Amino acid sequence: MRSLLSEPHLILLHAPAVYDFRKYPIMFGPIADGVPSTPVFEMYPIGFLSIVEYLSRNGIKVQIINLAARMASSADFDAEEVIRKRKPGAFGIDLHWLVHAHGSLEIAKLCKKHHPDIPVILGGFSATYFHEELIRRPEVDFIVRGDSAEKPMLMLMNAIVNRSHSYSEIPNLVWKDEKGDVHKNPFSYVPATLNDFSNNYIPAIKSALRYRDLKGLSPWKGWSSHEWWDYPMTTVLTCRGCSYNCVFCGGSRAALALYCNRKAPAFRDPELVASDILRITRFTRAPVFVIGDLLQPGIEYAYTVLDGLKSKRFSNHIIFELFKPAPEEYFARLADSVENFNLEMSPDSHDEHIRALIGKRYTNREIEANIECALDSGCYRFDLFFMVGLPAQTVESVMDTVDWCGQLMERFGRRVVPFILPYSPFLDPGCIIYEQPEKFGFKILFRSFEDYRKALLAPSWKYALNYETEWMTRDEIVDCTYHACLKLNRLKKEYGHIDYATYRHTEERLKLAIRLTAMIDELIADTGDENVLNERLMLLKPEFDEMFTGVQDKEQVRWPAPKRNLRVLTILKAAMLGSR
Ligand code: B12
Ligand code: SF4
Repeated sequence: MRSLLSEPHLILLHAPAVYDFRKYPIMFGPIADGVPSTPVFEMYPIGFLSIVEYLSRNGIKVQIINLAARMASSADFDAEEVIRKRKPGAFGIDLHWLVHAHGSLEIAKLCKKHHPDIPVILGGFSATYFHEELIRRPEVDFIVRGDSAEKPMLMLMNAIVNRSHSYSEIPNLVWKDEKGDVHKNPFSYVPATLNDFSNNYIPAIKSALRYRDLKGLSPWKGWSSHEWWDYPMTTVLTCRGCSYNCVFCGGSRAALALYCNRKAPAFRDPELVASDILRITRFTRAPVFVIGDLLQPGIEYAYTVLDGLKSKRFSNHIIFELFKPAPEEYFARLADSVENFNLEMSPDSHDEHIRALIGKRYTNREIEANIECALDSGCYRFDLFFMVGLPAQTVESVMDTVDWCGQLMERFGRRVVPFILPYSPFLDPGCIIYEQPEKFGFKILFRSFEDYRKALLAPSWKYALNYETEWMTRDEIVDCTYHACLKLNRLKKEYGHIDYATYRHTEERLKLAIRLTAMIDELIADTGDENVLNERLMLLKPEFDEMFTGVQDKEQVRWPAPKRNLRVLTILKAAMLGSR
C-alpha cells in the first residue's frame, strides 16, 4: 500500500470509450481506423501534457494513468483496483471526445464509489458542451470548461489542496456546492496565445518515473508488436482553435466560438514550435506529428518555424498538415529545412461541389499540382483522407472518390497514400451541421449526453451513428464504407502500395465485418428480449474482438523509425534538469 505522502495532488485518468469493453459484445467497426488507437480510443488528449507541465511547475504534483491503454493491453488489468488503491487530492478525467461518454462516466463512478470524499473533475470539449447535464450527475463535482484548462485547473487544485472552498472566483468552472446547488462561473479565460504552455513530454515522463508507472503514461496500446515505447511517435501543437469552418468539425472557428467562447484561434510562437520539435528529436528518432497547418497564420509563420529547423541535424520523419493547397515554393522550403518531411491533406471527396459544401473551396487540379510539387521536392509520403457521410454525398459518389484515389496512385505511385473512413461514430456536437442539420440535409438522431452514453453500448457502430443524411441512411453509410474500403484495398494491391498478405488480411476482416453486421441486424430483428439478445451477441464476441486492432491495416499509418529509439539517458537528464 502506498503511503499517502507519496500520492500526487491530482491523478489524470483516461478512460476507454466503453467501460468495460472487455465484457460487452460490441462490433466497433472501422471507427478508429484512421488513428493509432484501438476502437476504445485509448489515446489521451495531448492537453494532459500541458496540464502536467503547468501544474507541476506551480507546485501541484500530477500523475497520468491511461486506464484505457492498460486495459486494451491486458485482459487482467483491473482498473477498479487501481482506482481503489489510490488516494490523490483529486481525480481529473477527460471527457474530451464524445466517444468516451460511457467510459469516462463509469470511471468517475468508480472514483466516487471508492473515494466519496475525493473530488472528481471533468474537462475537455464534450464535458464543456454537455456541462449542464453532466454537473447534475452525482459522480461529477467540477467541470473545467474550454480548450485551455491549465490556469483554471491550477486555481482549482490550489483551492482543493488548501481546502479553501473558494471556487467562485475560478474562471470557466462549473461546480456544485455542499447543498448540491449548481454554480456556473463566467467563461472568461480564453487565452489568445499559447506561449505559457508547453506540450512537453519530459515533465510527464518525470512524473511517471516518480510514481513508478511508465506503462500508465503510454498514449496508446500500440499495434502488432509496436508498443508506444518502441515507437514513441509524438505530437507538437501549433494552435488551439482553427481559422477554418469545415461544417462537420467540432473544433472549427464557429464551433469553438459557440461552446468554448473562443472567437479566434490562438497560436504558439513559431520559434517555440521549432524548439518543441527539436527538443523531441533529442530524445527519440520516431516521427513527430505537427498539429495544425503551419500556413494557417500566414506564410511568415510557417517560414519562421522552418528556419528554426534548418541546419539542425535530425532524421525523424516530421508530418505536416495542409488545410488547403499550399503555394508551390512552400515545398522547396520544407525540403530545405527537414530531411524527412511528410504531408497530410483531407480533400474528403473527389467531388468539388461536395467539398465546397463542407467549407473546403479548392479544386482537384490544385491538389494534384501540390502532390506533384511536394513529391518532386522530396516529400517522403503524401497522405490523403476521404470521408463517407458528407452532405450531398451518395453511394455512387463515394465509389467515384475511390476511383479517383486509384487514378492518383497510378499517376503518383506509392508515395501517395489515400485513406477512406466513415465520419463516425458521432458527428461532432457544436459543429455547423450539428447545430443546423436541416440546412445541410442531415438528421441528428441523439441529442442528450445520456443518449450518447447509451448509444456507445449498441452492438454495432451502425446503431451508434448519430446521424443520417438525405442521401444516405445509416445502413447505407455502413454498407458503403465497407465496399469503398474493399475497393480501395484492391486498388492499393494493384498499384503496389500493399503486399498480397496485407491485402488478403484486410479483405478478410472487411468481409468478416460485413457478415457480422448482417448477423447483428438479424439478431436484433428476431430477438425481442434484451437479455436473450445479449446472450446471443456474446457468442459472437470472439469474432468482434478479431477486429479490435482495426478493420483496415494500421501499418499504413506508420512512418519509418528505428526500433527502440528512445534515448533514455537524455530523457533522464532532461527530467532531472526540469526541462520545459
Ligand atoms: C489534434 C487532434 C487529434 C489528434 C489527437 C492528438 C491528441 N492526443 O490529443 C488525432 C489526429 C490523433 C485525433 C484523433 C481523434 N479525434 Co481529434 N482533433 C484534433 C484537433 C484537430 C486539435 C485538438 C487539439 O489540438 N487540442 C489542443 C490541446 C492542447 O488541447 P486538448 O488536448 O484538447 O486539451 C485541453 C482541453 O481539451 C482540456 N482538457 C482535456 N482533457 C481534460 C481533462 C481534464 C480533467 C480537464 C480539467 C481539462 C481537460 O484541457 C486541455 C489543456 O488545456 C481537433 C479539432 C480542433 N481544431 O480542435 C480534433 C477533435 C478534437 N477530434 C475529434 C475527434 C472526433 C477525434 C476522434 C474520435 C476521431 C476518430 N473517430 O478517430 C479521434 C480520437 C482519438 C483517440 N482518443 O484515440 C473531434 C472531437 C469532437 C467531440 N466532441 O468528440 C474534434 C473537435 C474535431 C474532429 N472531428 O477531428 N484528433
Ligand atoms: S477539420 Fe477544418 S475546421 Fe476542423 S481543425 Fe481541420 S481545418 Fe480546422
